[in-house]
Amino acid sequence: MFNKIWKHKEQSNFSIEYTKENILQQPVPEHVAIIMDGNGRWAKKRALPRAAGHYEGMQVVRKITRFANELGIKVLTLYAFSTENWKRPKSEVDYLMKLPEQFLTTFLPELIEENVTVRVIGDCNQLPEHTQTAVKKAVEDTKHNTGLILNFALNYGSRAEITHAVKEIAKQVQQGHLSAEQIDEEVVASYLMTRNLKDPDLLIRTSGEIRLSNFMLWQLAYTEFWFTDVLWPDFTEQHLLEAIAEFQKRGRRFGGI
Ligand code: V07
Repeated sequence: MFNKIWKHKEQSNFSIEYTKENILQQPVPEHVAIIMDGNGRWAKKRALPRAAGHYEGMQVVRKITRFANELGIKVLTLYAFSTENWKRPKSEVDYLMKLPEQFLTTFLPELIEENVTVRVIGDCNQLPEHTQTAVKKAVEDTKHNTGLILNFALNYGSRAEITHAVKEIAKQVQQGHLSAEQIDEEVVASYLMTRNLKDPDLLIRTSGEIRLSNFMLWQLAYTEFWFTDVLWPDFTEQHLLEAIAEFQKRGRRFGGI
C-alpha cells in the first residue's frame, strides 16, 4: 500500500491522495474513454513476454470497470484492439483474440451481478469466430442491465467508422430517403457506432504517448484529455481519481465563453 502511494507521488506533480468520497462531492464525468497503452512496455521492463503484459492489462480492465461503476460513471469505453493492431506478429494477434473470451469466462458472472452492460464498437465481422461468439454472448446476456455500460472498442478505427457512415448516408441520399440539405451533425452522429452514447467527457491515455491513434475522432471534439506516463498494467483506482479530479478543475465551455 505504501509502495503504491509512493509510486503515484513519484509519477505525478501532486502529492495529493484522492478519495472516492471527495471526488463524489463534484459531478463525475458520465463517459470516460481510455486508450490502454503500455502493456508491451510493462512486460519488457520485467523481461516477460508481451502476452504477460496484455494479461495483466486485462486484470486492470476488471479492476477499473468495478471502480468506475462504484463512482457512478455511466459509460466506460476502452480501446482494446485497433484496426492497426493486425500488423503485429501473428502470435501476438492470436493471443489478443483470446482475451475477450478469457475476460468474459472469468468475469461475465461478476459483471452481470454488478448490473454492467457490455457493448462493442468496431468491425466484429473480421474477428475470429470464437472471439465473435464470446462477445455476442456477453452483449446478449447483459443487454437488459441498467448500470455501467462497458463499451469495448474492438477492431475499431475512427476513420473507418466515419467512412462507413459517409457511405451509408450517401446510399440514403441516392435512394431518395434523405436530401443533402438534411445532413447535419446529428445525422452524421446517428450513423456512427456510438449512435446511442453521449460523447466522452474525459479521455485518458496511459504510457506517455500524446496522440489519438485513430480513436473516436468525431466523438472527442469537446472532450477533456488526460495523459499519464503510467503504463496500463500499473494503472490504479488512484490514477482514475487523479484524472477525474483534474477534469473537475477544468471549466468546460464547449466552444462558448
Ligand atoms: C485486451 C487487455 C487490456 C489492455 C489492452 C490490450 C489487451 C479485455 C478485452 C475484452 C474485449 C471485448 C470483450 C471483453 C473483453 C480485451 C482485447 C485485448 C483484444 F467483450 N481486455 N482486452 N480484448 N487487452
